[in-house]
Amino acid sequence: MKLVKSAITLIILIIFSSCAQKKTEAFKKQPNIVIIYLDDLGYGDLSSYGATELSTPNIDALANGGVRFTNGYATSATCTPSRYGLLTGVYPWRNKDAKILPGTAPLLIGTDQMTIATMLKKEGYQTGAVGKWHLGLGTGIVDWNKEVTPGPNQVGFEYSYIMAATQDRVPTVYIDNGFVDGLDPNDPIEVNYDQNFEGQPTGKDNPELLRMKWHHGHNSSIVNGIPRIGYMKGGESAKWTDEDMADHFLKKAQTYVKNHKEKPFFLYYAMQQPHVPRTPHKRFIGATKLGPRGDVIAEADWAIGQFMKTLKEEGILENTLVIFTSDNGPVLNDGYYDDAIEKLGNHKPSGPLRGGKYSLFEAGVRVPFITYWKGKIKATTSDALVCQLDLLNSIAALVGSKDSAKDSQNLLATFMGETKSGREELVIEATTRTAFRKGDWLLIPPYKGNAILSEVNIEIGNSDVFQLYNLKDDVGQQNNLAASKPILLQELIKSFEAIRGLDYKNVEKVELK
Ligand code: NG6
Ligand code: CA
Repeated sequence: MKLVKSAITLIILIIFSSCAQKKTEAFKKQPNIVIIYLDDLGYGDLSSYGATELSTPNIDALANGGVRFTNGYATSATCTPSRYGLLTGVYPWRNKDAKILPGTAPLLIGTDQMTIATMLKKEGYQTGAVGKWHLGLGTGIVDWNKEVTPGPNQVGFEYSYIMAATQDRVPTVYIDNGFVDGLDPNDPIEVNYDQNFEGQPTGKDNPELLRMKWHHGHNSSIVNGIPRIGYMKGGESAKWTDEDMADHFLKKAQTYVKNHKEKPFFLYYAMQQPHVPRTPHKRFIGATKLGPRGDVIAEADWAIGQFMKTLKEEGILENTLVIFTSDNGPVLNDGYYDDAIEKLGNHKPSGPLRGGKYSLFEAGVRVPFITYWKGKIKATTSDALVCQLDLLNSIAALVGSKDSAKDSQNLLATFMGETKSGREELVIEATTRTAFRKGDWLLIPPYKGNAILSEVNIEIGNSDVFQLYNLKDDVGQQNNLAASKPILLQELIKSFEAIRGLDYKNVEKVELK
C-alpha cells in the first residue's frame, strides 16, 4: 500500500515538473509585448506619415522597419472610449459610461472583465502599465490618501505607475500601484470636480498666477502656474512637474523592462503627448518650429528612441513586439493658448484627412498605427483595415490563448505583415455618435447639432442628411455620394443597424424626401 502511494506521488511529481518545464519553454516562445500609446497624435503628425514640417526619426524607424498601417483606427475620437476599446476588445459604445471621464470617475472596466493584461497574465506574462490611465479609479468617492482601488492593478496589471486622468485634470499626481507617489500624510489631497476648496486660487479668478492662459474650460485649480480642469487641495509634495513628465514615465518604462526582462512581459506605455497642456522639457523647447505642440511630439519621439535603445541594450529587442498608435486624432487649441495655431505654418496634423479629435470624419479615429518586431516583421506598408479593438484577439492568438473578446478580430497575420487583408467593417465613435465603415465606404448617419465644434474649430461630422464617402477615391471626404448611391446606402444602413441595434427608418425619411 505504502509503495503504491509513493509511486503515485512520484508520478504526480513527474507530471507537475514536466508541466513546469513546458511553461518555461513556452516563455521562450512568448515574445514581450509593448503597446506605445500616444495621446491626440494625428494621422499627419509623423514624418513617416507624410509630415514635412517636423521630424520624428525614432518613430519613423519603427514605421519603416515594421508594418506601417494606413487604415489603422482607434475605436473613438476621444481618449477614454479608445482606451477602453483597446484594452478590452469591446466597442466603447456598448458601455454607456465610456465617455471622457473626470479625474474622480469610478473604474470603467469591470474587475471581472477581460483585458489584454488579464488575458496575458493568465498565459504567464508579467504585466505593467505606465503613463496615462483615464479609465476611472475606485468605485465612487475616492480617498486619494489611501489605496486607490480598484484601478489598473485590479484589471490585469501587476504593476502600474500612472496619472489618473489627463495632464489637464486634477489630481496632478502620479499613482504608484494604487498609492499617490510622494504624498505627505500631513498634507492630504482632496479633489472635487464641482466645487472649489475655500481660499484656493483658480484660473478664472487669479489670472496673475498663470503662466499658461486658458481658452475654454481649464480655469479651475492652478498647479505649477497652469490652470486645470477640477479642483484640488493639498498633496503639495506629490504634485508632478509637467516638464519632467516625459522623462519620468520613460524612466519607469525603462526600469520595468530592466526588472522584468527574464520572463515575458506586457507593457502598456501610455504617453501624454501631444495632449494639452503641452509642456516640453527645456531640452525640447524650440526643437521644432511649430511651438510646444511640435516640441512635445519631438520629445515623445526622443523618449521612444530611448525606450527602444533600452530594449536593445537589454538584449530583448528581437524578442519584443512593439505596437505604436494614438488614442484619437489631433486638435490644436484644446483649452490653452500655446501657439499651436499661430505656429502651425504648413503642418497638417490630420494629413489628408478631414476633421480631427471629437470628429466622426476620418481624422478623429484614423491614426498612425505601426507594428514592429525586429527580425520577425518585414518592413511594409499595409492598407488593411485594422482597429485597436483587434489587438486583444490577435495577441491572444500570438501567445496561444483561447480567450477572445466580443468585438475583437484575430488579425495576427495582418499585424505581422503576412497578409494585407484586414477587417471587413468597423463602427467608429466620436462623443457618443457612431458611424460605419464597410470596405472602402464610410457611412455617417444624420446627427443634430453644429457641424463645427466651435471651441476647437473642428468639423465633427454632424449633418441633417446621411453622408456616404468612398475613402479609396476620396480620403478627404469631400464628395457625399449618399444621394447618387441609394441602393448601396440602404445596404450599409441595414448592416450598420444590425450591429448597432438601431433603426434609422425615421431619419431615412427626412433625408430621402
Ligand atoms: C475635454 C477638454 C479637453 C480635453 C478632453 C479630453 C474642455 C472644454 N475640454 O472635455 O481639453 O481634456 O476633454 O481629451 O474641458 S482626451 O484626449 O483625454 O479625450
Ligand atoms: Ca486623447
